[in-house]
Formats: sequence, C-alpha cells, structure tokens
Amino acid sequence: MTAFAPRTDAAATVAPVPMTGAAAVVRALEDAGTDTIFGYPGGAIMPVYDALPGSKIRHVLVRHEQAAALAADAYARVTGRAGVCLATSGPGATNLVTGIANAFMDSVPLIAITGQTPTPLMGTDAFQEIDTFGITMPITKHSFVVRDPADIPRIFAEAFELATSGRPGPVLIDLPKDVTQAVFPADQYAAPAGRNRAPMPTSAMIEHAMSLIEQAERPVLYIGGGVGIAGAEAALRSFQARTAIPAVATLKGLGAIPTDHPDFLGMLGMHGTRAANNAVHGSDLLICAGARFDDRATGKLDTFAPGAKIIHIDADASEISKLRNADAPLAGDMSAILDALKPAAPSIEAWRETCRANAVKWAMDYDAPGKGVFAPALLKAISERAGDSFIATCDVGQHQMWVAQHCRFSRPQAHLTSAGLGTMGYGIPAGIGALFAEPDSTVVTVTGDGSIMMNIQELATLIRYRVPLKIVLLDNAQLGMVRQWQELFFEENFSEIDLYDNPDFAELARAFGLEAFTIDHRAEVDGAIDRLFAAKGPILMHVRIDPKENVWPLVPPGASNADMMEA
Ligand SMILES: Cc1ncc(C[n+]2csc(CCOP(=O)(O)OP(=O)(O)O)c2C)c(N)n1
Repeated sequence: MTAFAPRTDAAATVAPVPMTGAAAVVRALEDAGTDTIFGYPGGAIMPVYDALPGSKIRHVLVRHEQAAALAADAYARVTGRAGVCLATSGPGATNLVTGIANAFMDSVPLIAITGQTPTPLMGTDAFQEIDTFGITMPITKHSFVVRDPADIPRIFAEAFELATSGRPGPVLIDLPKDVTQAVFPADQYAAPAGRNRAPMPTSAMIEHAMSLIEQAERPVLYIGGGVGIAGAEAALRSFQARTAIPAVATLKGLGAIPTDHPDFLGMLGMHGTRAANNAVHGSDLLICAGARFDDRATGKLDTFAPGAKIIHIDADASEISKLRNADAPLAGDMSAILDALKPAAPSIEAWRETCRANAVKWAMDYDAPGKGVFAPALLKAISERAGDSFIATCDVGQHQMWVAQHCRFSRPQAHLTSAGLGTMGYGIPAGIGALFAEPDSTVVTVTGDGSIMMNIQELATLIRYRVPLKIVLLDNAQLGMVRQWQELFFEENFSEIDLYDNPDFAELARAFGLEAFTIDHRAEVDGAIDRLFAAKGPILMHVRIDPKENVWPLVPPGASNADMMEA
C-alpha cells in the first residue's frame, strides 16, 4: 500500500458466502497481488464498485478513463507487476482503448477490466453496449468475456499469467453486469495454480553466440526495452562488465546501463547520438538485447549495421529475425541467457577507445546563445539534481526527445515514455502511476503545450490524492515536433501548428489547486529548480522557450543512420 490514501478504512476482504461475481473479481485481484487500481465508475461496472469498499485494494479515481489505463501502464513499468485499470462499458471502454494500445506497443503488462451489458442484452445495441472484445482484439495479448461467475478465479489467474509472462502485454477482461451480480457458492472459488515458463536456448546455441563474441573486433551491445521489462538489467550490466563491449540503447532501453557509464554511447536512431549511430554503423557484431529493429532506431533498414552479424536475445521468439536475420537467435528468459553468455573476453581495446573518444568528441553542446531558457540544459540540470531517485515521464514531441537525449537515468524505470504508440497525453497519468508505485521517488513529468492539454483534467487527480508530481511544461506555443518536420521536410509550409491562443498555464494549474509559476529567462533557471524541488505537493513549472528550437542531431526519415543532420 502506498501513500496518498484518502481512504483509511482498508480491511481484508472476507469472502461472503454465497459470493457475487463482483466479490469474486475483487478477491481474484487480491489473490493476484494487486494493491492499486486506476478507474472510473459507470452503470455496467457498478457491481464491482459496490464490492470494492472494504477490500485491501486502493482504487484511484482518475478523471478520464484514458488516464486510468496510462497510469496503470506506468505503475506496471515501475513495479514490474501488472497494472490494473477499470472502466464501465461503452464510452468507458472506448476511452481505455488508447491506453491499452499504448501498453500493447510497449509490451507492458496491463489488466483492463470493463463492464459490459448483461448477457441477455448483448448484441441488441443496448444502452452503452459496445463490442469491447472486438475493438481491443488487435491491441491485446488476449481477451476474455466472462459468462459464468464461477470462471472468474481461473480467468483472472490466466489473465495475470498471460499479461506478465513471455513478452508482456495487455489483457482485457469484459464483465457483463449479470455475471458480476450473479451469486454462486463461495466454496466454488478456487484459484488455479501457476504454470511453468521461460524456455531456454540449447547449450549449442549459447556456445555459438559466445564464439561470435570471441571473434568480434567491433561489437556493440544494442539494448532495448525488453531488458527493463524482464528485470534483466543486473544480468546485462554483468555481461557488459565481463566483455567491456560498448553499448547503445533505444528510447525504451535507456537506463538499463547508467547513462554516465563510460562505455555507454547514448541512444541510437533518429534522434540518437552521433557516437551511438557511428558505432553501430561500423560494428561487426550487434548483440541485440530486448530490442526489435524498430524503424526509429534503425533508420533505413538496408543500411543499418551493414557489416554486423546479429545475436538477438528476446522473450518473444516472433521478434527474432522479423526485420533482420539473426545469426544467433536466442529466445527466452533475458537474465538466464545473459548469465549463460560467458565468452572469453574479446580483444577490443582499440575499438572501445575509439568509441569512447567519439562520445567525448561528439558530446552534446549545452552552451546555447541568447538569454532564453535552453531546454536541453534545463532538463539535464533537473535530472542531475534528482539523482538516483529520478523518474521522468514524458509526453510526445520535441520535449520527449530532449528528455531522452539529456537526462541522466540510473535504471530503466527512471524513464517512462510512450515509445511505440507515441501517445500525447501519457506524461501526467504516467506521473500519477509512477508516484503510486514509488511515493518516495522524485517524479518529473516533462510535457509540451500541445500534449498537456490531452489529459489536463488529471491535475484534479493530483490534487485529490496530493500526488507530489513535478510538472515541467516546455511551452513553445507550437506543436513543436510537427513544426520541426514541416520546417525541414515540408518546405516550411507551416500548417496548423500554431498554439498562439494557449491558456495561461500557470493560472490554469492554480485553478486546479496546484502551485505554479512561469519563467522565460535563463537567469531564472537555478531559482526555478530550487522551487521545483522544494515543493511538497504537486507543482507546475511553466517554461517559455524559443519556438524555433529544434531537436538535434537528426536522421531524416528514410535515411541511413550514417547520414545524421546537425543544426
Ligand atoms: C494523440 C496524438 N496526436 C497527435 C500526435 C502527433 N504529434 C506528435 S508530436 C506532436 C506535437 C507535440 O507538441 P507539444 O506537446 O507541444 O510538444 P513539442 O513537440 O512542442 O515539444 C504531435 C501533434 C501524437 N503523437 N499523439
């Protein structure tokens, strides 16, 4: 149980005899170890809300169902356990869809529970009836429509197992109202036992991968989000320490190796560092750990790491050789595989030195001209001030890329970003989820003036639970990333990106009850950071920045990572 609890009457659920389907739902959630769920009530899910009071589970009332799914997503990313969100049928369920898709794209274990029209009315276009099962089918790992309350224990146990095992992902459980209202004998409640999992490649496959490492002259470790998802960062760090292989990370792989590790060359890909892209391009062996050769990371695939053999380690066998053939495919448990890889250390000292020297030569420049606030320098300073307790959550746009490029991350959980789906509106709900998961961490949401409006209503949730989120709003009065693309790739034909009529964000935040202030000069930055860190409750720091600032360097869309553009 975490802090921020408005309720103090928590008590263990004692299953009534006989038991309703809704009581079985609550008990199944407790049996699965759920302590926090994010949700929003309504007609078809009311029996479950009726059963919740008195449970050990804390319910966090958000102000829009999308935020429930996104907060549960972040809660899962930080805790490593499945996040749970709850909504009613119809519009409640459709409002969850973006959050479910977000979890699907980023392989986050999420249990989405929805109310449904009573079974006799299903298929009649009844009030708030929507085919949630059908709508979410392509964006879930698995879906259930429960038709018999006696199935609830089994279905919930299976749902948690499916969501968290192998490559994690979202699972939907649709609950018709008559099923949650139905009464069944409590002695039929039987939670099924867990199952075995985690396949392991054969020793011959491990030997082959080790021989590739021993023969390599210019190996690079290419780290993806799968490392953090599997909780395999300790195994990854020991592997890197054993072999001294230079490392790069995808957007989601950041933090698996600390950002300031001397062999870490930074993020690769579209907004990656020159040192990372250069190393990958010149490598003769790529050890891909939990990444998927996504287009934002590889640029033009045909020219990605053209001379490299591939060792591909992933929980999801279907990712291996999907986009790039693997010379050594290793599907299974990430930690176990990394621990098994104990090659003789390759002779790569010269390569390692070249990579390190390039990282220094091409290091980011924080000495920007002018008196305005330089967002990269501000973000770097904030992450350094927060230290190891830092968790950044982002929205989507230029500010998201600046966070990835300039913040210091000491663990994968320190960087919560909507990578696959690119969901504007992720930042604040994710900040809420992160703080419920780790109330003692310093959670900073970095957002843009476009993105913040996508889930601005969640400022009310911050106030209700006194969630001490620190929001840094980088306001360029533009949809900045779209403007940057229009400038560079659409001949400066600026179309529908001007947000000249934004509200006064500090006033707006104060209206919700937050502490809030605005800065627009570099000279104000130190004092502003002091104020941000001194705040005990939620606070919004509104920063006006130059609307013409772009994210650099950049690989143009469709180009090779070897062809980076500079400012
Ligand atoms: C829900 C959603 N709609 C549209 C987009 C497309 N999009 C990507 S970045 C961006 C601009 C974001 O603007 P802002 O939040 O102000 O951030 P900035 O780029 O200025 O830092 C847009 C519209 C998206 N990613 N998500």
